[in-house]
Amino acid sequence: MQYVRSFALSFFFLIVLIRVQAQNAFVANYDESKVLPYTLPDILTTTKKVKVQSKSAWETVRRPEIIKLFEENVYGQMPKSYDRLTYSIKNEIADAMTGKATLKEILIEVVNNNKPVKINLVLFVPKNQKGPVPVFLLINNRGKENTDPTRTRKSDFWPAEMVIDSGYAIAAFHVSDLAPDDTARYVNGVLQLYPEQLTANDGMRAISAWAWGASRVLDYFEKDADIDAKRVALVGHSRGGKASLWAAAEDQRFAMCVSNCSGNTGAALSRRRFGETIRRINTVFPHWFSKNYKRYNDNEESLPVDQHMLLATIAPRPLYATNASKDLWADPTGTFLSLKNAEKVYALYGFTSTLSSNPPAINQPIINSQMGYHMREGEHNLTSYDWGNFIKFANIHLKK
Ligand code: GTR
Repeated sequence: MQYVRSFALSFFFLIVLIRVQAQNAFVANYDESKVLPYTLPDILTTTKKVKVQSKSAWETVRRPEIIKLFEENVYGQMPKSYDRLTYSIKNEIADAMTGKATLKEILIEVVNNNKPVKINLVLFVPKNQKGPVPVFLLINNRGKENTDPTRTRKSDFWPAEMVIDSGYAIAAFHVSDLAPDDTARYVNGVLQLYPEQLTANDGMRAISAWAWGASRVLDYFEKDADIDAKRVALVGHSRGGKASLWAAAEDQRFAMCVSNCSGNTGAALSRRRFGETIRRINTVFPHWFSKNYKRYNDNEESLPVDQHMLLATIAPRPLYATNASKDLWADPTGTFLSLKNAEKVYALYGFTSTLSSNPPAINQPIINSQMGYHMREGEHNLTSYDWGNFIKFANIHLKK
């Protein structure tokens, strides 16, 4: 009997092991010829099958419908109300960066349901500019040393001096203030303010929490006389780039959006299943998207949206996406196609796209277009080359 029991137990564990390994044994497709034919949902046809032909039909019917579809099926809800937002300046240095900028370290506290979330914002404001200045805000998903307020450590990930020299303020907050990037600890942050989200199938998870945080920083900017809150360019890299897109979609106060190497469930089309896929992202990062999103594992064709529709909700605001030549995981071609498929919504606003029909060559940025793009030579990263192009893009589209 004992013998039979231990045999049954071993058999059970073997089955569990095989299933776990099958899940982990993900092999990404990097072969363009193996991308199966797919049909994207039409951006300009409503769920009631009505053709959208005007800006007003887009804004009143189709755009809200698409935002709702993303909330329900992908990122989860984005709670808009809270009880209180206060802030305090923890540190202010008038002659930071060898005198060319003012540094402010601000603690933003948001309370809801008697629970607080504290966002630590680092902000440099250029001193040679008159009046409220436009600002680049980074959602920092890497180490905090990348946004060192003392500038002892400098990082290409957030080249603050270069941005200041170009006449913009630069700011950053860290994702861990909103939701630690961890399958268990992500609940310790914004989700405590909205506990009902945890049980809802369309409840918010980490990506929505980070995007929510970006909007709270924007609430703060509206109170800071140094900053022109109508000219905030939101920047995110990779998982942060998924959040920057979602924040700009949900909050139309963001004047410009940059999504750097954001890949799957960022700027790249999901239906191509090139590089990272929905199943893979939901398996390795189950705390990023809503429970409902798991329904689309290996089932992309039944999603009522694809990522070109997310990009389109950012219209008519300037939007810049990037890829890196060695970062096939993030599907550069799928990202470019996503932009191309969003063109018709920008066209409703009178913007004729100057995106080429095929992805541009490496290090050939497309800047003079309401939707910009470049493919940097190199690895998955955010570098000063990327930032240099964000600045050029903002010089055209954001500066007065
Ligand atoms: C990867 C993940 C990507 C991307 C990246 C990053 O592991 O698969 O979706 O977000 O991390 O954030 O650098």
